[in-house]
Amino acid sequence: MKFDMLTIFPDFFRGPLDYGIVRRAREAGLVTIEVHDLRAFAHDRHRTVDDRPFGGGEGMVLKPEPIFECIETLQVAARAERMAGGAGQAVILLSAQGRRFDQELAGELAALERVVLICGRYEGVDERVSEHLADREISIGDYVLSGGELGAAVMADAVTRLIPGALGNEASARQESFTARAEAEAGPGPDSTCASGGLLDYPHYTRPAEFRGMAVPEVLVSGNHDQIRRWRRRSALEKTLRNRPDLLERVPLNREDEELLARITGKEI
Ligand code: 9D3
Repeated sequence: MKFDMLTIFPDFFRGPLDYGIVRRAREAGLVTIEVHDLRAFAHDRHRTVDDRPFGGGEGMVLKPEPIFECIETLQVAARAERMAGGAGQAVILLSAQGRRFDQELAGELAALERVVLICGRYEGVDERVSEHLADREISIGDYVLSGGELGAAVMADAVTRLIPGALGNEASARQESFTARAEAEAGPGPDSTCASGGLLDYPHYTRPAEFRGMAVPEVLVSGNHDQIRRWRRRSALEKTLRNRPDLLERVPLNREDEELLARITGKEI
């Protein structure tokens, strides 16, 4: 997989993609990340990449020319070919107005050969980039950032993890067993954010068994693996109900889950 990042802050990407799984994937040659400075594609003495908005209003807008010219040097397939899916490439504009990034889209992008990420800045990007150059416009969540660079780093991280071979043996084995189980329960389809079939992950503990008076749940040190499995499922259900009740509407629950949830919420079933 090759990522191309288009940005007015190329130094931003020194750091966030140099650690852990992404670093190893880069070192193994599974992933290459090339950062392109949009200012190198501005032709005036001041290397201007922004301008005032037509129609008036606050702030500045990223000009289209440097972005179009930069993309033209990358030799990506034509937009129509990319959007038809034949090229194995995507050109994506990161903006607050985009469709929300999620694990399903990460999976789609992980199957491509090349992903170009255009990082917006200022008050916005000239709309012709979204309409005529990029295939899609993506946001990473419902909060205001100062630009697209953090979003591009987030996307590159999430996508890289899904490239075959990027996770170590242990982690990939875990992922496989999750995928198999999730598909057995829910049918093939979008992956979820977590390791327990669409629920939030269960709580984890390690040594010491007691730390400053805080004990690890007894069941986890009992060695009773059926009880441990049930405790983890119940804890995942509790945590999901508390922190992400929206997820419960999309998760296939078995009878044991329904009973556990009924007990947690104090309802009869
Ligand atoms: C007056 C409205 N503006 C907010 C002060 C709109 C606005 C312009 C530019 C909001 C954000 C930005 C810069 N953000 C991004 O480029 C961005 C982003 C985001 O803000 N949230 C989530 N994902 C992304 S991806 C790129």
